[in-house]
Amino acid sequence: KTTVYQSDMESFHAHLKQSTRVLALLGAGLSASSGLPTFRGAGGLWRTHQATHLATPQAFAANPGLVWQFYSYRRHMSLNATPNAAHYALAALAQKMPQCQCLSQNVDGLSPRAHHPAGQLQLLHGSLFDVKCSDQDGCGYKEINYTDPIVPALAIPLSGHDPTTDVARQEADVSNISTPLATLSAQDLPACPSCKKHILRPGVVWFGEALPRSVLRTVDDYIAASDIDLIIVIGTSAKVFPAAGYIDEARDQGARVCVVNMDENDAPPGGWEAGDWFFRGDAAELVPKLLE
Ligand code: BJW
Ligand code: ZN
Repeated sequence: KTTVYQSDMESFHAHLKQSTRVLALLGAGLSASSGLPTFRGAGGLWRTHQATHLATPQAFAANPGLVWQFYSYRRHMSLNATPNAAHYALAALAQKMPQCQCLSQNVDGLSPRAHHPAGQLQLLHGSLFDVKCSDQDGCGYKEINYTDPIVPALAIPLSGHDPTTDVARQEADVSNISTPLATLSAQDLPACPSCKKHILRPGVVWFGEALPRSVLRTVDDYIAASDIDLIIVIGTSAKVFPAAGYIDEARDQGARVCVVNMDENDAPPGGWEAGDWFFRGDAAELVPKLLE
């Protein structure tokens, strides 16, 4: 099979230098070297559960306690992680390039914590730290919440160890599937302070749910506005829509495509095209070199 993409940094640097309208599409691989698990492949298991099965309205309706324990774990891991060099390099690119937009599928809060300019960061799938009423018919309550655990029942199991003095043991217990999960009922879970009828849920976008309307409008307007020079696709399997579809939408506006991924098989949904770049490896190592 012939490879159509190129992998030399010189030609990429030359193109970036001439570029003014640049998109970046970000996925879980960006945060992998910060120690956060990905969704698909080896990283996609939480205890015995497939992460992509828990990220659904159906799973939450059937077992809100289980789904909240998964998100409580993710909140805990994210708060204890730090942004890596790639998060900082993308924030710096946005700062020096006013027409750069980063479309992040990540909900971990690491790009905001790397001081990425807020107007140049679109959180396609929401945030672990937005929490909202689970009422379908629009109670509408929303808050920003960094409390870990959000309620006492969602504390990570500690086996009697003090989390402030025994962090290593705590982290070991988190991933130890032999530590049984508590069965939680609605009164153990965070309650909506507004309607006082429903429980709260993580403010993330689950399968079958619409992406935030203002985010969709911002992205659509950006793509429609004028030619795009480049889209940089970092650490995503590019399997989830509409996010993955932005690669071809950018191509249609003239963009060249640059993919940074550990896995060559995670090609853009439409396949490779002549003129694409592919850089294989850890985003935290490659992205700062590509953007320097
Ligand atoms: C590294 C690395 C290192 C590892 N360095 N790289 C069109 C066609 C087919 C289906 C659809 C379609 N349009 C819509 C759909 C349905 C569905 C969908 O896309 N299904 C497909 C799976 C088939 N989409 C939706 O349902 C979306 N909603 C929607 O379309 O609504 C329409 C609507 C309109 C009006 C009313 C109602 C509805 C919503 C999608 C929401 C996705 N949500 C999740 C969970 C978020 C919350 C949470 O975090 O728990 O988002 S699923 C999960 O996947 C999460 C991620 O953001 C997303 C993408 O995953 P990502 O980031 O790519 O991670 P991985 O693990 O897949 O890949 C990691 C990559 O990194 C790999 O490539 C590694 O190799 C690499 N890597 N280490 C560099 N160090
Ligand atoms: Zn409510």
